[in-house]
Amino acid sequence: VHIRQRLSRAVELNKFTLAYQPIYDVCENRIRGAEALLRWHDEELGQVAPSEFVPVAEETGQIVNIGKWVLKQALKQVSQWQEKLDHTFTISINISPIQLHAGFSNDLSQMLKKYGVSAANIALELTESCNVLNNQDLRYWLEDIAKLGVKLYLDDFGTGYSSLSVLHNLPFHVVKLDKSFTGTDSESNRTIIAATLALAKALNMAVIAEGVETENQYTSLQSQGYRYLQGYYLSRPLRQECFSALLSPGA
Ligand code: G
Ligand code: G
Ligand code: NA
Ligand code: MN
Repeated sequence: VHIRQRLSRAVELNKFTLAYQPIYDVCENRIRGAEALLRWHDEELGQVAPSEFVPVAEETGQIVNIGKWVLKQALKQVSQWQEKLDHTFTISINISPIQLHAGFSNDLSQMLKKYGVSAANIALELTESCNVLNNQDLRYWLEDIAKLGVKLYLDDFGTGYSSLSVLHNLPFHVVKLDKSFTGTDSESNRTIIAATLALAKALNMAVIAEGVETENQYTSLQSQGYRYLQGYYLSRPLRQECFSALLSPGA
C-alpha cells in the first residue's frame, strides 16, 4: 500500500531516472546497444528496485503512466545520442504488456518523429512471464510495432510459460536468455544455453545472454557461439552521463 501511494506522485515529482546497461557484441568487441532500466528514488522508501515496484504498478495500472514517462525519456535521450549511433545500435526499453493497446504503434511512431529518432535504434523488451502474452490482439499490436522498424526482444526467456508458442506466434526478433541460466554452471543449464541458441538460429532470431557476471561465464558463452552479452562482468547499468561518455570515447 505504501509503495502504491508513493508511486502515485512519483512521475509528476520527477522521481524516476533511467540507467543504461551496455550490451556487447563479442565478435566485433564493441557495444551494440544498451538496455534502459528504470530507477526510482523515493524520499521515504529510498531507492526502490523495479522488481519491487513494477509488479505493484502493473497491478494498479500506474505502469501505464510510468511507462509513458519511460518511453518519452528514453527517446529524448536517444535523440541526443542519435548522431553517434549507427543503424545497428539499439537502445532497448522495457515495456509492460499492459501498456499495449491498438493505438500504441501509432503513438510510438509519432514520438519517434517528434524526437527525430530512427526506429532502427529502438527495441522494446517484453517479458514472457506474463500471461498477457497469450492475448490474441497482442500479435497484431506487436506486428504493427515491428512494421515501424522497431525491434522486439523477448525478455527473461526460459523462465515464463509458453515460451515455445510465444516464439512461434509473436514477431520477436531477439530472445534474451534469462540470467538464471547464465548465472549457475550446471549440466542442465549448459544444455539450455546450447538449445536456446540452436532454437533461435533455426527461427532466425538473435540471442542476448543476460546476467554475465564472471570471466568464466563470458568465455564459456562466447565459445558456445553467443555473440551478444550483457551483465555485471561487462558493465553495470550506468547513469546517462556515464553511458554517454562510453559512446564518445576520448570526448
Ligand atoms: O534493474 P532491475 O534488475 O531492478 O530490474 C528488475 C525488473 O524490472 C526487470 O525485469 C526489468 O525488466 C524491469 N524493468 C526495469 N525497467 C523497467 C521499465 O522501465 N518498465 C518496465 N515495465 N519494467 C522495467
Ligand atoms: O528482467 P530483466 O532481464 O529486464 O532484468 C534486468 C535486471 O537484471 C536489471 O535490474 C539489471 O540491473 C539486472 N542485471 C543486469 N546485469 C546483471 C548481472 O550480471 N547479474 C545480475 N544478478 N543481475 C543483473
Ligand atoms: Na528487461
Ligand atoms: Mn531481461
